Amino acid sequence: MKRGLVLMALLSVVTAIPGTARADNPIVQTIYTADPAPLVHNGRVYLYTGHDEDGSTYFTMKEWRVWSSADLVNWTDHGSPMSVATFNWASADAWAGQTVYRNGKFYWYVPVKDRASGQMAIGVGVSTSPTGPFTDAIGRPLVRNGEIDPTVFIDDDRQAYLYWGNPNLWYVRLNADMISYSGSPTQIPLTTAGFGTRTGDTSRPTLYEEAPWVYKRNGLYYNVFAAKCCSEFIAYSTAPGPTGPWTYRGTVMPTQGSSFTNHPGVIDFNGGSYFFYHNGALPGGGGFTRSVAVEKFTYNAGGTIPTINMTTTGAPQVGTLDPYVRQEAETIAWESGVETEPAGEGGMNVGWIENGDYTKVKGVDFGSGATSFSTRVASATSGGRIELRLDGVNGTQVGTCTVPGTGGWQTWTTVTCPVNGATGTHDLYFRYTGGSGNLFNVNWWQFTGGTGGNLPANDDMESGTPSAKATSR
Ligand code: FUB
Repeated sequence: MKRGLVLMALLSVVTAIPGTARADNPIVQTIYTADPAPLVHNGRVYLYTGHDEDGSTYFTMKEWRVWSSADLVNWTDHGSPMSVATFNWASADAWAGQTVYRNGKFYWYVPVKDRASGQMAIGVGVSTSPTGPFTDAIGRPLVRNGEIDPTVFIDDDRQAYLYWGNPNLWYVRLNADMISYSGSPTQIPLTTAGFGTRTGDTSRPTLYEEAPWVYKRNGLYYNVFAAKCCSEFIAYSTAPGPTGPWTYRGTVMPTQGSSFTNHPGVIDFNGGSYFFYHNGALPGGGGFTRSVAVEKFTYNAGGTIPTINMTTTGAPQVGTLDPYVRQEAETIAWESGVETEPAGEGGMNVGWIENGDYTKVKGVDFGSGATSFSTRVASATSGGRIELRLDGVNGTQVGTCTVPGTGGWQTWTTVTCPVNGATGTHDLYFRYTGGSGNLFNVNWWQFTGGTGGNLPANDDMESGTPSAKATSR
C-alpha cells in the first residue's frame, strides 16, 4: 500500500514552507508499528516493535522489527530479524516484547501463540547483535500460562526478573543465563493500593490491564503499564523493591490517539528521559494499525512521572547528523511514498520510489559547505533524479543527481553529482523525480567537501537480513 502518498497530500502544505515546524511523530511511516521497546546500547537507541499488517482488523502480527537512532529523530530501519517462524513451536501473534542486553548477547522476550496448546506463551530470541538475526534461544516456551507482554529488568545485584501478564501480573526470577528461571512464577497481588481503582467496569480488580514496563531509577522501582480498557491509558506504580509492594502513582499518558491500546517503553538517554508509546496517528491508522511515537519528559522532584501528552512533533533532536560519513538511505526522519526492503548488498534499502516521493533527514550539519554528493542506487527501469533540497520538499535545491537504469533493482552503482550552497545545519530532503512507476532504489549516501555533524553514523548498518525479496518486485 502506498500509504506515503496519502501522507504526502496531507503534509505537502506544511512541508512546502521552509522553516515551518513539522510533524516527525510517529517515528516510522513506512509501515504500521506497535508495542515499542527501546534499549540504549553503545550510544544508540535500539527500538524493538511489532508490525501491524496493512488493513488489519485484529492484532494480526507476524514479525517484529528493529529500528535505531543516535538522535531520536533520524531512525534507521533494520528490517525484521525475528518473526513467528523463528519459534518453530509457535503458530501466530508476534505481540509485545522487550530486548535486554547481558554478557555480550541480546535477549528478546516475546509473547507468541504456542501451537500445541493454543495458549499464549513467552519465547526468547537471542543474538550477538542488537539488530539480529535472532534465533530461538531454547527451542520451546520459557513460560506458558496463556498470558502476554513480557518485560525484563536486571537489578544492580545482577538478579534478572521477568514480569508479564494480562489479565494477571506475574514475575519470576531469571537465572544468569537469561533463558531459565528459579522458583515458580509468582502472581503480584493486584490490589487497588498497588494498581489503582477501576471505575465503571468491574471486569478486573484494578486498573492494571497489560503491557508492564519495569525499571529502576535512583533506587525506586517503576512499573509503567497499560491501564483500563478500552480505550487504555498509561499509568504507573512504584515500589521499594523489584517484587513490591507496589503503590499506585497515577496517570503517565491519558487516553489519546485513536488506538484503543497503548503500550509504554521508558529510557534515559544522553541526559534526557524518553517515553515511547503507540497510537493510530498515521493515515489508515487505528486500533489494529498502530504507530510508535516518542516524547521527551522530565521526572518531577522525588521521581514522580509527569503527565505526558501525545504530540506530532515528538522528541527534539540530540546533536546533528554528519553528512560526511556514509549514511543509510533507510535512516529517515520522515518520508512520503517510499517503502524499505532488505538490500542484496546487506542491510536495507529504500525502494518503491515514485515521482514526487521524498525522504527527509533532520538536522544535517554541512559545516562550511559540501561540494559533492555520492549515492548508491539501482534501477530495473530507466532511473530518475534525486533532488537535494534544504528545509522543505520544495526548499532550496543544492544539487541534483541523475540515476541511470542499472539493469536490476539490486544491481547497484554509485553516482556522484556537484553540490552548491549546502552550508550550516538544515533538514535535508531527497526529492525523487522521474517518469511513471517505480524509478530506482537507494542504499546509502554521503557528501564530501566539508566537516560537520556530531553524531556517530550507525556502525551496525549492514547486519540486516537480506532475503529473496531483495531481488524481486
Ligand atoms: O500488539 C498486540 C497486543 O496489543 C500487545 O501484546 C498488547 O500490549 C497490546 O498493545
